[in-house]
Amino acid sequence: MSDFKERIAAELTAARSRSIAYTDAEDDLLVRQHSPLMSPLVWDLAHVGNYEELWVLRQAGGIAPLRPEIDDMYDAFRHPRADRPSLPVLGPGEARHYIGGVRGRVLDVLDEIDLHGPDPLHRDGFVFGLVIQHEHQHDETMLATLQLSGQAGLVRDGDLPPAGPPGPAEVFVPPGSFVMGTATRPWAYDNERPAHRVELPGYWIDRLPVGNRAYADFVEDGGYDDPRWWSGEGLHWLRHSRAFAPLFWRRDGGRWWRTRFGRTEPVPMDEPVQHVCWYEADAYARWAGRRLPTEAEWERACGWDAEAERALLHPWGDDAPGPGRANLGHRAARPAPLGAFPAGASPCGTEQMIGDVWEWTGSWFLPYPGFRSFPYPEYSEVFFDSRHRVLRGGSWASDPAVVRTTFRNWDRPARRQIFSGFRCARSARPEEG
Ligand code: AVJ
Ligand code: FE
Repeated sequence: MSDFKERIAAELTAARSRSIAYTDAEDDLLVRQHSPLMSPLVWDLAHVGNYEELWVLRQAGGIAPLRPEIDDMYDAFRHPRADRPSLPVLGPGEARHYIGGVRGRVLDVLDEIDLHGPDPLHRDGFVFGLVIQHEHQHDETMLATLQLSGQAGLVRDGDLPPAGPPGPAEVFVPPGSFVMGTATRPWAYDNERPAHRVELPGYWIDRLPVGNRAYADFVEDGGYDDPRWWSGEGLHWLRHSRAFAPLFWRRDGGRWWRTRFGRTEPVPMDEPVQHVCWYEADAYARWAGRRLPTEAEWERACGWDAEAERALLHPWGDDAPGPGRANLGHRAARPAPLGAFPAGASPCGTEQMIGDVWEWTGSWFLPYPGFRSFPYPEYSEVFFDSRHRVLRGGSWASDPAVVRTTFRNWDRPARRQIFSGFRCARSARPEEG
């Protein structure tokens, strides 16, 4: 096999090891639904294999269906998450057997396929990038499910660097244009294309994500009881959810505690806040006299090298993320302390844009000008409905394969079981908001 094919095979194996590790549990944990927001873990597991069968074996490889009768059950669009427990899905043992069988054939297809051929699914290994990124995204979803379940054993003793020295609270980004999205990254999704110029007025953006200390100040200042800070929809959410702090926080004995994978610990005040929904991020920003950055402001600050007039793959350049630059890949099952990665700074001086927590932006998930759905409209296009907000940057649970300056994630504004935080921004000319 060529070096490139070897690399693809290694990435496939890495994603699969994660899925296997997260489902290495008693059957009961795997088949139960821990929250109506999430699928049973055993559904995610077989869905990942079914997706791989559909795209690599059938579409790219021209191989006849292995188990056509199960396709319907694993079609995310036919069955919303809340209904998945009632499906006669494959049991844990059957699911492992099925995905293993698919994977064996996938490696055969990889061996035979011409990665330089004219088929856009084959070219540059796109279809393999598609299933590798898909599996890692489901692995992150499975971690969110495991956190909701209270399952222990997922906290890792990975080393994270300590909090960084004090620095400026915000950085100034001068007015100008930059190139948003990508034309050339072969494994980028359709929603990251095409590359296009965007003109931005000057703005200030936080150097770091909002931390637990600052967020606790908002809570203790009565932020959740003061309608001034909340949007109309945000107030509606607040009354319905009866939220009083980030998800998994609890007040006891005059201090804040959080529960993380079954372990209760004092909230570490020097970490980025996580498990907040868009409404909470938006309310905090208003309380702080700021706003959320737009998606374009976020990407400009993260990845634009103004001097070189060039978009970078990562804030620090095009090198892969190393342990000194970002907290990715489930190193320790938590965000790293604020300022832990000065070597991961972007050209304009923002830090921790990649990894730690997904960052809510003020933007709806919408197509870029000239968008073309590829390879199927249900990946991105059906979510361009002005009901999903964009998140950027990846979290501690994201794999480097799904993290780049142009990568777009999205979710409903009420969701907070995901590893979500935010940073704030403000316009240089206050009349612009
Ligand atoms: C991009 C994370 C919102 O999980 O719904 C998984 C990724 N798409 N299977 C999701 C995805 C199809 C998607 N997000
Ligand atoms: Fe999926």
